[in-house]
Amino acid sequence: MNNKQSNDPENEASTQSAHSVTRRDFIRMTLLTAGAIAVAKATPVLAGRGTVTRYPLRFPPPASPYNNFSLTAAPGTADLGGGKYSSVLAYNGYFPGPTFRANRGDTASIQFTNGLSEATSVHWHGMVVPTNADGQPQNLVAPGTSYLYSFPIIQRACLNWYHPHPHMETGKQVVLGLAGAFIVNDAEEAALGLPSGAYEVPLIVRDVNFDSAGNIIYNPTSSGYLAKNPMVNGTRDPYLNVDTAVYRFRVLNGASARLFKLVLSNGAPFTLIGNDGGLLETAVQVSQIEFSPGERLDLLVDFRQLAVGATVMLQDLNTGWNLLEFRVTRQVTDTYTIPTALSTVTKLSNPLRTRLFSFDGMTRINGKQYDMNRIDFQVPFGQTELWRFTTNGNAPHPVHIHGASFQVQSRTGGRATLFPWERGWKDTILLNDRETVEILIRFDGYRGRYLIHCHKLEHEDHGMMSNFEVI
Ligand SMILES: [Cu+2]
Repeated sequence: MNNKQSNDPENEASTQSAHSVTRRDFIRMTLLTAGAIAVAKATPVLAGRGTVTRYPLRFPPPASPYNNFSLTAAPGTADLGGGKYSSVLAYNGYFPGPTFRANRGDTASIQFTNGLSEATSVHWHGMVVPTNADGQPQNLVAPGTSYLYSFPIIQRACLNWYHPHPHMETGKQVVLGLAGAFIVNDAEEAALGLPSGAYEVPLIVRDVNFDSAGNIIYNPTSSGYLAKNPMVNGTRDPYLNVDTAVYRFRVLNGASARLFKLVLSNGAPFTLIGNDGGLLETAVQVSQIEFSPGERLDLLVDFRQLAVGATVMLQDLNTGWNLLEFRVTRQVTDTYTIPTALSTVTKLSNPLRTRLFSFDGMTRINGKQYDMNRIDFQVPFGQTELWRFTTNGNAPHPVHIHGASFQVQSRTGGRATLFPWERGWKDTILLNDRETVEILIRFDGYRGRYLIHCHKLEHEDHGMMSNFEVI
């Protein structure tokens, strides 16, 4: 196995860091190199059912969402690894789009231009923003026009993401490439000194189908876009060179319909520190994690006990796919102590009313298909409510709510348990067949129109979506 690749920008970034720089210095240095797309120097390795040629994991460039940052959606071409090009839809030519990073308390201001031949919008999934910045199906940006998305960042540190939200077109636009990460930082998170710079790695995991020419195609079946190939950060069969250090992986399930059950091939646990809405109260070790489209995970992985030359595979137990190969290529001394206490999560309690949501078939909530001109219910601002989700089949339904994060209280039936990654604050929760899930939610960001919907994009596009108004 080839461990030293001097022309690999990832490795150059690591080499520059030496042993003496602090993690914070590391951030600045890697920002300089992270925008570069890794040059493929492929090495065949034995994995799974045969020899698979792997390519360096690509990283979208970092971006600051300030001062009318110019973001354009347009058709483009992306190298998915090793010179395998595909036509895509891209933000600023990147697939995935630029990784935004901003601080709590700042104001984001992004001038979006639609360079597509059809209407689109930008929804900031997980971010609490005013209705007019939420990218809802009523607020589309016509081809050839622009729209300024401006909103204060009022929430705690977490990994969010942005993608289109036009009714009946979301699945296609996201699958063809329109998605990117949006990381919020705050003082509480900074005080933990978590792995950063080259040691903080965003991973957008999804599946993908190709036509005979190798172009990404959107060809969903009645059960959704369940594609045949895995892809991470827009890279087919990726690898990542790692040091003998602790890494922080910011993981998004960016698939349209697929659940992933993550494990490490060497049996090592993940240290779970956060999810959709930011840090958990305490770190917890878990050996496998199943998550659904739209959900995020904040994971620490400790490579310190491994020898240079070792490899570990991030795998999906549901499909047997090898998602990403970690190649230990450099010995460093990392004395980082993984913190146990992480954050304070103020518990919601004493709901003033209960609402029921039945996710019916593949197209309806409480018997109704989405009508963008209909407001289905009103929710008082600042008041805690209990919302109960049930389904009569055709799950999984990853239930996503705009306008607020929530706290999951219980799951009965089906898997009949809450998992460690469902603690804290969430904005998307997996509802499987025969399950009832209860959450507590309180809208204390803004009044206005928001959405509850299934985040299986084919269910969403076919109408499993409902407007409500915070009053
Ligand atoms: Cu659904």
